[in-house]
Order: sequence, then structure tokens, then C-alpha cells
Amino acid sequence: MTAKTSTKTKAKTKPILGKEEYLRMYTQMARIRNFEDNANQLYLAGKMQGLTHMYSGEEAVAVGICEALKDSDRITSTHRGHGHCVAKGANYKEMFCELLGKKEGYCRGKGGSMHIADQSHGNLGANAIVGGSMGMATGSALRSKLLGKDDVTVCFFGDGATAQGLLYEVMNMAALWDLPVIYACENNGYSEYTKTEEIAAGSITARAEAFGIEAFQIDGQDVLAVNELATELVARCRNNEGPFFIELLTYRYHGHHVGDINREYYRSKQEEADWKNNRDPIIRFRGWLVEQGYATEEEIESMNNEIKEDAKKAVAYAEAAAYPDISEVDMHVYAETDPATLRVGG
Ligand SMILES: Cc1ncc(C[n+]2csc(CCOP(=O)(O)OP(=O)(O)O)c2C)c(N)n1
Ligand SMILES: [Mg+2]
Repeated sequence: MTAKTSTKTKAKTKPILGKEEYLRMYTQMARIRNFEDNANQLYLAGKMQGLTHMYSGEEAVAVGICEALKDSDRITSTHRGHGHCVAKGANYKEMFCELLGKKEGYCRGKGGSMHIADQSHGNLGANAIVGGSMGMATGSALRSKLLGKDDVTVCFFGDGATAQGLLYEVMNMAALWDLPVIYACENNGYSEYTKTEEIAAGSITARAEAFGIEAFQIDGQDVLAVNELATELVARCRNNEGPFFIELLTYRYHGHHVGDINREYYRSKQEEADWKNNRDPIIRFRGWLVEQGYATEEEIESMNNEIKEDAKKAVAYAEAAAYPDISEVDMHVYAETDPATLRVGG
């Protein structure tokens, strides 16, 4: 396989999907932004235990990719995982319940923000260990290959996670075994409070190319370009042409986590304003939808209001919902096994 890098930076102006798909992409991005605004409020109001990492600003990455997937395709996620979860089809109600530790949450309230998994939509879960999901994603792709299925796995991770050795072990295996996996590196310019160029030497896509994996760098604020590339690579994975690697250039609007309020010692307000005002993925796509005649400004406002209302109801539901019973404390911690069939070592 010959390695190649291609940089796509402009939104496609020619529509290739239908109105329904485009409006769904908009809705999904707006749902992520709304989820995060509410999660931030819950934290600030002292109603949520622990910290959470906001995905706002990066919506086009998760939505552009997940809209190219089916429920039977799988994803693995990160500590900044709410966006992937919503984009892969999760419901607000179970997500807010999980955030608040309630029994009706996706993990019965035991996972919280950094461990939401939604197997019903193929989301194998968020992961607080940076780079920790890379082995899971590659294993999921190996499983698909061994079973002769055509599902594809997307592994989301950040620029900081490229410093983890696991990435190089799994890319080697995936390339040798032609696995149907797409490594999606969300390069938001920072790993915690350090700029990417201070933690990652050289080119990020070249890391994948070293293994003969086709790698792409793309504007992660352009949902149409991301979706177009993802659709092509997913089809090629189903056709046994994987693995692939995409570096998506994006930006997180909030701090590293919700408690990271004073950020000027590592990035300027001017830089944040520039990304928000000039490159916002939702505003940009909204403009395109109106320009192409898919929706009027009024219709978009009414979609926004409906999403806000949905989120408000789900938050109220989650606040009033029950915590798990104390008897559940070790539920799902230990697996039911038959000692007679257990094999140790090998
Ligand atoms: C193995 C491991 N090392 C360190 C940390 C602490 N940590 C949490 S997030 C993070 C930065 C991750 O940066 P990046 O991968 O770029 O993701 P981003 O937060 O920018 O989305 C670090 C170092 C961790 N959770 N796990
Ligand atoms: Mg980062």
C-alpha cells in the first residue's frame, strides 16, 4: 500500500447528500453543543460530582465521522467523550442521568462523564486513560475481520495521545492484518495546558505513514469535508482496504476541563475568539444550509429551540431521578464465571 497525505480545507459547495441527512448533521452538532452547555451549568451549580471535559468547538469531527457509520459500526472514545456519544446516537436522558450518577444512566450511574458506554449504538465507551481505547478499537476491528463481518471501528483520540506507545503497537498490527479501523486523531492544538508542537515532534500523519497506513489531514471544523472523507474511508474499510488514519484540525472552546477557567497563561483570549468567531463548525454549516436553501433562518431557530427544550427536560428528569440502590455497589464489577472453565496462563 502506498502512503499518501491529502489536505482538504474547504467546505464542499456542491451537495452530495439529501436535505434529511444535512439537517440531521446540523441537529446532531447542535445537540452536542447543548449537551455541553447544560453539563457545564450542572458543574458550575455544584450539582455534578467530579470534573468533565467539554467537546464544544469540535462537533464537526464527531458528527462528520459518525454520520458515515451505522449502528453496527463501533467507536471508541476519550475523556472528552460526550460529543462522540451523542453523535453515535445516544439519548440525552440516559446521558444526563449518567452524568449525575443516577440509576437510569447508560452505566447505571457508575461511569459518570468519562466512562459513558452505549453498546446499543456501537459506542464501546469513553476512556479516562489517554490512548487507552486504541487497543480496544483495534481488537474490535480484529474481531470483525475474524468473524467475516463488514463493520468498521473508529478510534477517536487526541493529539496528546500520539505520545502513547500503544498507538504504534496497534497501528503495526492493523497494517499487517489489514484491519477495518480508522484512527481519528482530534488535533485541538493542546494536550492539557501544553501546545501540541511542544509535545509531538514532527508530523502526526507521518507516524501512520511509517506503517504504510494511508493518512489524511483535514479541516475538522468543516462537517461536510469530514463526512465526505469518512464516508469514502468507511466504504474502503468494508472493502478490506483498511486501516486508515485521519488528523482532524480542531479546537476546544472551554478549558481542558470545566475547572480550567483562567487559561491566559497557556493560550490567549484572542486565539479563542478567533476560532469561535471565524471557524465555528455550527455557524459555518448553518450558513451553508441557508445558502443552499435547505432551511430558513427561522426553521433553524425553531430546531435550536426544540433541542434546548429537549435538553432542559432531560436535565430536569435526571435531577429528579433515583440513585442506584446501595445493593448495586458491586454489580457489574465481577463477571459471573464458571471456575471449571477458567484457564489461567497459557
Ligand atoms: C495515561 C494517561 N496519562 C495522563 C493522563 C492525564 N491527562 C488527561 S487528559 C490529558 C491530555 C490529553 O490530550 P489530548 O490527547 O490532546 O486530548 P484533549 O484533552 O486535547 O482532547 C492528560 C495528559 C491520563 N488521563 N492518562
Ligand atoms: Mg488535544
